[in-house]
Amino acid sequence: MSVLGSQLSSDQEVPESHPRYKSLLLRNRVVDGVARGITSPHGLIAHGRGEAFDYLIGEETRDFALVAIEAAAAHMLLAASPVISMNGNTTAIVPEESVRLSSVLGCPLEINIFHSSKEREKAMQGALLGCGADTVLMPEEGYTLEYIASNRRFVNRNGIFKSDCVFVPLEDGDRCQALVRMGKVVIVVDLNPMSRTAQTATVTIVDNVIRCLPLLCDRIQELRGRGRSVWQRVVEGYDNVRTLKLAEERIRGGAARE
Ligand code: PTJ
Repeated sequence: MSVLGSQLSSDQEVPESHPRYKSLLLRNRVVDGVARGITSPHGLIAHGRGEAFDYLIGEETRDFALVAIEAAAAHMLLAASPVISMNGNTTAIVPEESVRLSSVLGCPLEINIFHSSKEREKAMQGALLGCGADTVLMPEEGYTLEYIASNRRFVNRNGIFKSDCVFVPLEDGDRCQALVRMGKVVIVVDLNPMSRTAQTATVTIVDNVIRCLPLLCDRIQELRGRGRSVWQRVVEGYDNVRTLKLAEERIRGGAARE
């Protein structure tokens, strides 16, 4: 087992003593995802952008992310039909963690990709089922989101289409805007607090998906027993503008001050 769960053959090339060991193993996940037909080649570029922001954040889950994780957990517990939206990057990087989140919440995973490919959707579904997922919903031609023209508009009638709360680990901003305009609660994970996705979401967790998902599952389990009035209070007390401001401050100068 590697620090990221199951071991890839390419992981053996990376000495544990390497100062960027974890980061290099994470890269291997994305590269392996492309080789297995799960991740789009564009996902490599998106991952590199994420790495750069993570470097500036200090590659740690910061307080502003912990506060957002708590708000995300409360929203998901309050939701009538939450759903987890999966793209090619998250299916390669955090398949087990996403399956755990879906089982903790008792909600489906749904495949929703930007770069259209039926083969890739099937490969992603197979990978998630192989990690123990119960339900992996697929996009349906007859069910589309308003306010969006890309392939992401196709959704599943029992998932994103009817959902009141969509969890969206990293993606481009168009669909996030569309989902919010349709009145849904949108929770995103994005290492770039200045992206359209980050700026539009109801709750933005500025953290790496690899660190954030286990923390989110734990927080949901801790909050579950505390009841709706506590979840409601957490949601009402949360300020996403402040989260984004703190994250941006950290990126622009925090690292230099330490
Ligand atoms: O599988 P598909 O076809 O749906 O395509 C997925 C990608 C990611 C290629 C597509 O959604 C895309 O192009 O996304 P963007 O516009 O590059 O946005 C990705 C965002 O995720 C950027 O703001 C990155 O900083 C951020 N990001 C990248 N890796 C991580 C991340 N955020 C959190 N954790 C990461 N590991």
